[in-house]
Amino acid sequence: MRHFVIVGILVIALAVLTYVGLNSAGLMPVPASAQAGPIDWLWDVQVKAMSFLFALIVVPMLYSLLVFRRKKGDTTDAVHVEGNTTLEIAWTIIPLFVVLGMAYIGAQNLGEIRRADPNAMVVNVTGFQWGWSFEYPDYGITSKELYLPVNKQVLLKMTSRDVIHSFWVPEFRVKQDLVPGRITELRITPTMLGDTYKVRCAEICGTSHAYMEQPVIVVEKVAFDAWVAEQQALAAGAGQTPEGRGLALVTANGCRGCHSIDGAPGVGPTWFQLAGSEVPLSGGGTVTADDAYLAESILQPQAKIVAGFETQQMPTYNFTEEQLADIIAYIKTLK
Ligand code: HEC
Ligand SMILES: [Cu+2]
Repeated sequence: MRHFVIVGILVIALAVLTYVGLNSAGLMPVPASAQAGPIDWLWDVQVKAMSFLFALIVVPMLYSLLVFRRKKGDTTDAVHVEGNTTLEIAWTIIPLFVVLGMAYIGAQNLGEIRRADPNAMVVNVTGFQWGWSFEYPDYGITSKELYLPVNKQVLLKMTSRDVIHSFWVPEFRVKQDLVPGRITELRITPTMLGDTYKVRCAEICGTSHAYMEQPVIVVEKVAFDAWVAEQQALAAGAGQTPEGRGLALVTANGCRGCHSIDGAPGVGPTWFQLAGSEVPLSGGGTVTADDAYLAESILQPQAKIVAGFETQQMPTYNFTEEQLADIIAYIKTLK
């Protein structure tokens, strides 16, 4: 009996220590969505259960090793134990109810996370190698950044243009795959203002997977409306000129995920001062970056490979003559 009391006290002490230790490790970023609440609560329940089970296994094991070890000079056999039906029934029934209980709170939790608000704002998300594009169908705008008004549920309708990606903003906790040819949904209600959140890809998707990050900005409703108005004005003005339409195409197709416009290095060559320049080609020689070369680079990227970019692959695009002319007009403005 004395052994049980000592082991019991030690189990509780180690369980508490483990829980406090794990908790102070700060594994989670700030909870910034309504969905984070139930998830963090369930996580806490699991950490508590894990700490207790860890102590329940480790303490009796170490205690037995130390206290019941063979004494010096003792050569007798250990006690022969045949089995214990009561114990076996207990350690089957108790875990059964624990697991059923966990399944129940897990299902309830999932229901809470997925609860739909009929007034949710829809954003169409496209993932591609390697970036994101966000279309707001209610407002007719497309953005590189995910702007969200605080305390309003957003329904993300997501798809991929190439391979499987996964939408993940750690502060919002929830995560969902983007599958080519299919629309997957995710609901998020941001509850904390902030401009340092980032969406990242959580499904390895190629060489630049690690850089598949874009800003997520949560603002007050008024600031969001102002941003929408600004984007709409930009889009309306941009629609008037070839360069403006080109910029819109480049944004919508995620070219800027690989091409910088200011000379900065990237997955692909920068577009800064590209038009009219002499481009060194893989395997020697150069080519003048005239309209024909730019058009070919976009429609058949593999036709001529820029020196130094042999290991990177540009996806193939289909554009109409006018779209192509608009994109080239835009690239020409980058000098
Ligand atoms: C996944 C990354 C990626 C994306 C997205 C991408 N490109 Fe590229 N691009 C490259 C790479 C890598 C090269 C260099 C290799 C080659 O020449 O094919 C390149 C080359 C080019 C060139 C020739 C550049 C030069 O210096 O000669 C042009 C023009 C170009 N891309 C336009 C586009 C346009 C327009 C889009 C969007 C519709 C786009 N790219 C999207 C990776 C990308
Ligand atoms: Cu990805």
